[in-house]
Amino acid sequence: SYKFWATQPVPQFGEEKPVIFEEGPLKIQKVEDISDEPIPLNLAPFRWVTMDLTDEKQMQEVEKLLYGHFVEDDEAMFRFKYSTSILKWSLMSPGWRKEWHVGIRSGDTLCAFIAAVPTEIRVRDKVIQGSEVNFLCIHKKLRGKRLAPVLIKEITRRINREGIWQAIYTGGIVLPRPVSTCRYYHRALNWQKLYEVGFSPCPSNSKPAFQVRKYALPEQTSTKGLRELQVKDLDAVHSLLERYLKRFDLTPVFNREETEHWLLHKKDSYAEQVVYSYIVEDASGKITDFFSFYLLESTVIRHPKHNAIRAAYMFYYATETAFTEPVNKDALQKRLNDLMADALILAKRHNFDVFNALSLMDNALFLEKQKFGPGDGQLHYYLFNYKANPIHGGVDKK
Ligand code: YNC
Ligand code: MG
Repeated sequence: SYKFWATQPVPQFGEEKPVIFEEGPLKIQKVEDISDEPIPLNLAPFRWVTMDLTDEKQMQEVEKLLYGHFVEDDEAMFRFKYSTSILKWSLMSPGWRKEWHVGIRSGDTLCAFIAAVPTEIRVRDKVIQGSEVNFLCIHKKLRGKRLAPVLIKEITRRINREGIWQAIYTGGIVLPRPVSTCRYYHRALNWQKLYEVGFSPCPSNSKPAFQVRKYALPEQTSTKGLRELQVKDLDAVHSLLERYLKRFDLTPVFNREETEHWLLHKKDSYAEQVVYSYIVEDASGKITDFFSFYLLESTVIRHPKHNAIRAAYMFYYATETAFTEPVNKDALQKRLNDLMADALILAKRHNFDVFNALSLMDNALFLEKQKFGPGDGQLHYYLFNYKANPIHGGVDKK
């Protein structure tokens, strides 16, 4: 009953086979066979536009559309609030193309959007020149009109015109067919506020004062040699991250420039700090660990006291402890817990209300101990035009 997705080069439900199959593209095409005309928009008064996000006014139009109409939770209590800073960070990463920031206007009003950036994706041993698609958004008054398939087909066309045939994307809804599924975990930093906005319930056997104490954190971090990431650390961090990501089956492949873009905060480029990265430098000056998180607010819909929740999302991290021979899982678990305890303290210091993480990478080794609790939300990972065996999140393949 997926009328649109049944026509697309994605694995369909019911095709599961218990055997392990050869992984690769589902459909092979040539650039010259891809139309250079936009997908027809047979719905007056709509027209295609390419958004120029270097133009502050157009960037603000995208921000405004998402502010009112992007992803909400099931009970419509919270909605993602992407600032222009986080949009710039997400959509103007190395290799970005203006043509992949696609809008639909009705008259002068931006009423739908979809975007992509290029990225190398590694699936097990194969590296794909791909794209990452996000920010699919249609104005609430235009829902249910089959505009989403048109937006998806148009961005596919624009990506294909560049000789790129694969994409990765995520979503809270089930579509044909997830390659992996993760659960969201949440760790309260400001429990009282999360309680007031209805995010954190008070367990029936507890009291608010007890919950506040349960989530209290020390003022000071404890890892020796921990400090903010600086430009001079980037080669070391790039190498450490590259080696660490090899432990997992589905990851991006970052070059040095991308590592810099995704991890290093640049004061002069962003109105507001988006990414927070910290490294550990040992006595000999060697960088042994790093972790990072980014800021994404959520609007609290219709609340008398609070407008927004400041959420920290766990981003990339790595530690040399993973590479000791012989492999010592207890040491890895201990080190990750020490690092993440400090990440919580730093996020609290920067006035975050909650720390979110997914059940992926090595997160299973610290989530419970650091008092993260499972949320209602799932995040499904999808690959477009690529057949891959299921990938189990949170499993260290070694
Ligand atoms: C979704 N999230 O199933 P079927 S995540 C993909 N991703 O098709 P209509 C989706 N498809 O079932 P509406 C989808 N949500 O008939 C719905 N669909 O096959 C499918 N929400 O279209 C749906 N943003 O226009 C159905 O639906 C068809 O008016 C129905 O619009 C949907 O960004 C939407 O959650 C989501 O703004 C735009 O509800 C709207 O309801 C909305 O009648 C709030 O559409 C915001 C929201 C989604 C966030 C995200 C990732 C997007 C990935 C898109 C797929 C990319 C594929 C790769 C392309 C590049 C390929 C290369 C190379
Ligand atoms: Mg629609």
